Amino acid sequence: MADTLELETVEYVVTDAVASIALNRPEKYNAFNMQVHQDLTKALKHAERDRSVRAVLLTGRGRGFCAGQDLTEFSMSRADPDFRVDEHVRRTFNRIIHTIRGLELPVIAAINGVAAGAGWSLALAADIRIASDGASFTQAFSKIGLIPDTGSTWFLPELIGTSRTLQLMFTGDAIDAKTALEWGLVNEIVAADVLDEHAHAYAARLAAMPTRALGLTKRAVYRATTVGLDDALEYEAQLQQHAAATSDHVEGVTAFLEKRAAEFTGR
Ligand code: LHQ
Repeated sequence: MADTLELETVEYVVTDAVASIALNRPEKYNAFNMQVHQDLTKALKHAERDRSVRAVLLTGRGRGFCAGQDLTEFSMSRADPDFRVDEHVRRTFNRIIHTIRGLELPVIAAINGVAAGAGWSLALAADIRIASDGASFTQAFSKIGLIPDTGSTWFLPELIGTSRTLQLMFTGDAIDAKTALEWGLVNEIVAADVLDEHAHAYAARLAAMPTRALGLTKRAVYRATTVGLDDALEYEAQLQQHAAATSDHVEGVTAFLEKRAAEFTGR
């Protein structure tokens, strides 16, 4: 499959088994217009189908990570009497969130700048978040009379509890990268000038690991947040059956017993 894709608003390139997907509408802080929705969906689906891709890195070009819905385009869409917000959300934002969470690959967000509204939700859908020291985060929705969507009402309480979630959602106040780290909203902070390199190296490290086992781990962990212990235990047993059937598992055990570094292939 192609290692690059020609898309209008999203860069897509595969190196070291990492699909790097960068939102590229810097003049609008990478806000989601319909073109971004289409391009990001295409990029994610391409990564999902490409068996050589073993991790996904999501970032933004310019000063913003993503400013959420493009409000200029949204205002124009509202002029159409047949336009329905719920259908728009289902067809665009929700589809992207489902795709990211359904990807049985580690997804790392490198948050290079402001993440606002659905742009923050997008970062929250990733499995690992690495922020630049200049990143900031705002729920933004209340400031335009909307409720948080694109998964924020589910992601945020999960990570920081209901009280801080509602604080952020009611006020729309921005928090900086340091606060995000203290609250557990990002995994680490790095200097802005090394973010790309650091996040890519992190993604490449995960891409060299037993891909199937990591994918099944992701599935089990997210599912466990919605079920009881008995159910989680049973599901782990079922998925372990699949993980144990991979050649990466055989290689991992063999390498351990032979006291050498394992060479995983993702199979
Ligand atoms: C933008 C945007 C933007 C267009 C910056 N649109 N141009 C779901 C379903 C249905 C409906 C609606 O939405 C949703 C989900 C959502 O995401 S709702 C939330 C939508 N997002 C926002 O409300 C955030 C709006 N933006 C901001 O609050 C600020 O721009 C942030 C905090 C992101 C950045 O602030 P500053 O650093 O002060 O930058 P700026 O405001 O000067 O923005 C830079 C440029 O980007 C500027 O363009 P210009 O041509 O004047 O230089 C902005 O107009 C443009 N921009 N966000 N969402």
